[in-house]
Parts: sequence; structure tokens; C-alpha cells
Amino acid sequence: MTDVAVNLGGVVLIGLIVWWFWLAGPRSKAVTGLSGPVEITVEDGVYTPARIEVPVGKPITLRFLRRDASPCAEKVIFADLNASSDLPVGKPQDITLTLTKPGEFEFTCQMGMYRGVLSVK
Ligand SMILES: [Cu+2]
Repeated sequence: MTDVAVNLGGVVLIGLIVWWFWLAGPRSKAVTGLSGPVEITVEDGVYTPARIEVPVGKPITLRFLRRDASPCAEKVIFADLNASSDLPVGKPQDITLTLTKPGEFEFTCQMGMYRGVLSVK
């Protein structure tokens, strides 16, 4: 009886792992640009969320919350958009952008270790 329970637990766990890594998809976030700022945390080498869907032609505000005190995270650069901003530690920093054409636009720290994408449609 105990063995069956252990095996069942294993199957459930494997199912969860499969779902998490292969089926749940990228942790992206759809944004309309009208419902307030999109909060992006800057911590442990990743932007969260790292992929943000935004509409063409509408101003959107990204609110960066930097929790990583290392100099690596001190700037965010939108190379394709000629935009950048300093990110103070522990203080929200808003950046408002209007994307005028569809495509994928990367944003990174100055060394390219932190990486995120604006997917414009
Ligand atoms: Cu960096």
C-alpha cells in the first residue's frame, strides 16, 4: 500500500515537472498599455517577466524594480530604441515607451547579462 502511494507521488511529481518546463510556455505577460505600468523585477540575473507583449502605437510604461545591488544591474538599455535608464536600487523607475513598429526589441543591462524582450504586435 505504501509502495503504491510512493509510486503515485512520483508520477504526479514527474507530471508537474513536465508541465512546468515544457507545457506551461514562456512566462510572458500581455500588456494593453492602458492598464497601468508593467512591473519588472531586476534580481538574480533575470528580468521578471523577461518577455512582455505590447501593442503597436500605444504608450506603455515599464516600472523597473531593481533588487540587485550589483553594478551589473544599474542600467537598462533598449539598444534598438535608443533608450536607456539608470535603475536605482530599491526604488521603482518608470520608463515610458511608444513602439511604432511590430517586432522583437531586446532590453539588457550594459553587459548583456540581464536580458528581456518586448514583443510588439
Ligand atoms: Cu550586467
